[in-house]
Amino acid sequence: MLQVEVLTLFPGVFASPLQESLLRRAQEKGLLCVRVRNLRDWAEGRHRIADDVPYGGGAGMVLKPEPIFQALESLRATGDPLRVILLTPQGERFTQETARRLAAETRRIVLLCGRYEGIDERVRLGAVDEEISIGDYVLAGGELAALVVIEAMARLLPGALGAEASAREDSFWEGLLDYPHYTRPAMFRGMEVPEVLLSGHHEQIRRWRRKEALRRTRARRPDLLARAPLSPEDRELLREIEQET
Ligand code: 9D3
Repeated sequence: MLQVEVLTLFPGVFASPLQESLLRRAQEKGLLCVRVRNLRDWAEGRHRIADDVPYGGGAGMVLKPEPIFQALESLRATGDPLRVILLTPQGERFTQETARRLAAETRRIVLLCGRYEGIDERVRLGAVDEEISIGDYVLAGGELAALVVIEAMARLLPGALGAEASAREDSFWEGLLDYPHYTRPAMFRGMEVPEVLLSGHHEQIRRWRRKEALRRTRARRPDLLARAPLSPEDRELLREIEQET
């Protein structure tokens, strides 16, 4: 069972994403356990303030260290060891490889969500094991990034996907973009479904799908194609594609 502890000032953000679809089923099946905790619960004083103005001045607020250290201490008091991960634009880029590594963790994964201008540096220095960014764009905080990380891990847990979906995840398709998909009707607004898909010739269908996956990857993500493990058949299909263009 993968255990995730989320620390955030906005726990409400997590409510519906965790209660729908794959994340709901993974939790119902006992593959995943996500607990979302409000950092304010560990903040001192009548107003339970978890942020403060930055030393040295400037705009915005900074998350105080005490509530975060308190929260981590109380988590450490019970249960499995922790792997503390800070979601931050300065983190290492999150990839499918990161997702695989974290989905295999035996420690509880703590996802610490920053907001505002950031987090007191002493949290990074004294309490954080790893820092993750989900990409080069500016979010308002770490909450949506934490959900991205949780979903990417959850679908990798054995039994989280149906048999058909996991077959599509087969290493055969690793590193390639998807082929085009069609469902009924066979003709829609003048656009036909490719003949081969209606033919029932499984071998031809497999070859067509492979070729279209290669065509798309070549056109849209040549960086992926360069790193994909290609079979002799793949190289033949790519030669066909090059001749067509
Ligand atoms: C306007 C403030 N920025 C000055 C350089 C820094 C900044 C601080 C905090 C920018 C964004 C945020 C909030 N974002 C996250 O906490 C975050 C994030 C992101 O913005 N992009 C990609 N991944 C992540 S993970 C956490």
